[in-house]
Amino acid sequence: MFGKILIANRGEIALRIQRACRELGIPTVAVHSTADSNAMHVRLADESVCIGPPAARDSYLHIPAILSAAAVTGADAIHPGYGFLSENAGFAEMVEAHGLTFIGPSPAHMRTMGDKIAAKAAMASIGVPLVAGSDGALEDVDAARLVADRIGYPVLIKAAAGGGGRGMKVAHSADELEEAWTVARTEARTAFGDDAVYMEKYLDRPRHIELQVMADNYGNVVHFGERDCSLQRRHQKLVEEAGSPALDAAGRDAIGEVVTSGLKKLGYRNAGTLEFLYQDGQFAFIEMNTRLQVEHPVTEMVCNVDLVREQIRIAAGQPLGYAQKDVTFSGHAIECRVTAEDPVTFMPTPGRVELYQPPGGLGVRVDSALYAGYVVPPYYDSMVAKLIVHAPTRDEAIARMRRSLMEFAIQGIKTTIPLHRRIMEAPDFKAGDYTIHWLEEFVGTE
Ligand code: MV4
Repeated sequence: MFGKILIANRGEIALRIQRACRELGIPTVAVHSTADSNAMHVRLADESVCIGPPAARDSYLHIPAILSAAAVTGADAIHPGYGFLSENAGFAEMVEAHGLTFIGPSPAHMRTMGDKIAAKAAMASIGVPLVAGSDGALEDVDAARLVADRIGYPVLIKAAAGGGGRGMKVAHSADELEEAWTVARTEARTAFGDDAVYMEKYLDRPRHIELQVMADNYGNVVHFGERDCSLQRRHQKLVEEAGSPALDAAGRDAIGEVVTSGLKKLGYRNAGTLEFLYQDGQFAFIEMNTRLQVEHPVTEMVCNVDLVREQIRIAAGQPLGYAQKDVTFSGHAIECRVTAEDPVTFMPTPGRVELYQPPGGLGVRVDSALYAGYVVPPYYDSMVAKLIVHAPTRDEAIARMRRSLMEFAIQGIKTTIPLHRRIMEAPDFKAGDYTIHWLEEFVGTE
């Protein structure tokens, strides 16, 4: 097992990783910018190193500073968390070149999945269902027209280097194709420095359902079921649940079997998430994330597993602690992402937290790095707390989330807690009747 782990992140996820390390008896090193000297992840770490000024590119994204911090503290492994360097294959390679262990997948798998065209080809090769579309990158607009005529309009042109919603253009009919082509290419080139694009049939009312997987270095692959992440606004998720209201155990087992047997063939290791669009009872793979995700706690609650602990054990060369038959699903979990934003306009609201009173009781978990007196800095992601509840049924989980949101008091800064209270009261949400478009209509701020 590792002697010391450096956590290359901040906020609640840095704390989450520290907690797993501490339970495994592994000392931790926190890194932080000058804006985070008083942050909870620094206070609770065994050691900390200041790695630069507030701007992320000069601190949490500054690879030489992070590698130096690992060297001077004698850390032998790095956990990247989510965001920042977590999906940077070059960083993972440099970590290994310095004789350290990157707690995550191999750099080669990270690189493949970072290229959406290569990721789809890999999934096609193992029988994972895809959205109908082009076979790889499109050469020119004539090639695009041929594919669109074959699969039928509306179509979506997507950047190979894209993801998270950037570099996508819809063409509803043949006369919109050339314009969509040109705009998508230009956006792809300016945003990612890579103008490779591909085409998919545009699905108009899908759910976003993702599957959590974990693999060790010995060919053992398991899945921990699905999360429904359809409740999003401008590609920012607000609420996630496990399982999906749209899926039953048979549906979960079926997609899980295809994915786990396929990833075994690909030699994938550590944590991963396959993102699907789900419409009319059909799964269609769109992207794979090669990191621990923000919403991993809902999976942990229904499977009674510590995913970060498993990531660390696997990276240290230990075998998976679970065969698929040991993975059980119990009850229902919901997560609300609380951000330091105005609940109506979504303008960021950094500032001093005057009062912090998190909820508690049976089946309630709060992953947060907030404390009374903390000043939320303006430089980073606005998420300040994840409120996760677990209960025997979905209805009971909603009731538990409602009462937890009533108890949750944060004063001094505005947060999205009032919006979450409204969502939990919405009849469509209670019925589980929503797609990726529902929340944007509900908040009416498109
Ligand atoms: C799509 C789609 C409809 N049809 N692909 C957006 C982000 C990126 N991960 C993929 N995205 C989409 N791809 C096809 N063929 C609709 C979206 C999409 C979306 C997907 C998941 C969650 C939220 C979304 C919001 C808008 C559009």
